[in-house]
Amino acid sequence: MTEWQLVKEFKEITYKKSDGLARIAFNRPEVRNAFTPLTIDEMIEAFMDAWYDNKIGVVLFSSENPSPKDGKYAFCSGGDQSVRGDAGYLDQGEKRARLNVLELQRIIRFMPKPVIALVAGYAIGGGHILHLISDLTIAADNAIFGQTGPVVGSFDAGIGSNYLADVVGQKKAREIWFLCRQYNAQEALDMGLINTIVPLEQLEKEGIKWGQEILEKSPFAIKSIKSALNAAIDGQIGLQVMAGHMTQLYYMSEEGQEGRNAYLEKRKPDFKKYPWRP
Ligand code: S0N
Repeated sequence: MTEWQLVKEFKEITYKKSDGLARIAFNRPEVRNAFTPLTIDEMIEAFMDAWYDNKIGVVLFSSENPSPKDGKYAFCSGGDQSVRGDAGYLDQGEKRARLNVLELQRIIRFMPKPVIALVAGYAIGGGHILHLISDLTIAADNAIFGQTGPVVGSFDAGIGSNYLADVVGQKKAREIWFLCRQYNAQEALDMGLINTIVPLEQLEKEGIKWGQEILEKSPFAIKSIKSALNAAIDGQIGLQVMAGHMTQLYYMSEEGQEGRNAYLEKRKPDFKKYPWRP
């Protein structure tokens, strides 16, 4: 049994932690968990907290369900079209037009901890892209996946198309975007879009199981592998993230610390004692 502890009360998401796992979930089930700029601001705050919490190793990216209106489920149906202005999604106060979901996409991609999307019901539009960019996806047997951009007058020409092609191949990515069809969980599994399917009532339990299995592994090995898999397709920024991990490891070594100590002690560093390993 996982005893989730509430981290903080939010308006449009929920955020809990337990034994090395963080659970961050959309909480607008009445609109299929469509997101507003506030939803995404809250998500960013929760993800950044999980990023910097040394006790957290894995994030379960989930959704509160079902809808109180009709009992249906959704992971997320993308940007809330009712707050979409003429140049982006309008926030509640100053009504600035924003597309802050792109910032959330980057956080999920670059954070040094695995993110597991738990998809119950619809993962559509920008919601589909958020499961796509997660490291792993566990789908409930009622999950439905798809893009709608060309129907509702939008598109994601970044991660939502290019990384999609990396995951499912160019032909399938073009089909998904050009036809805007919906795909069930089995079809998603067959095209390599998700990792596994479980009965709806076991979705969270399975996510916790996968998370706990990862938590038994070496944290540095896991974050190195995540950044290496990204670096192959993220160019110089991908290398920058991976290089940051190398620098951290070097800081932790006696050799790295000799440089800092010599500077603080106003002496010449003695690096001769360290081998030039092959
Ligand atoms: C999810 C769908 C297929 C579910 O259909 P179903 O079960 O028939 O339910 P509905 O009756 O349609 O919905 C129930 C209630 O929920 C509201 N609702 C659902 N989705 C949204 C939404 N996205 N925005 C606002 N409201 C929504 C319904 O209105 C209904 O409310 P009531 O009960 O009051 O009538 C179906 O709901 C559906 O197709 N939804 C819309 C999906 C969609 O088009 N999403 C937007 C896609 N675009 C983005 O997400 C843009 C953001 C983005 O990620 C992005 C990123 C980078 C660069 C560009 C973009 C970009 O695409 O712009």
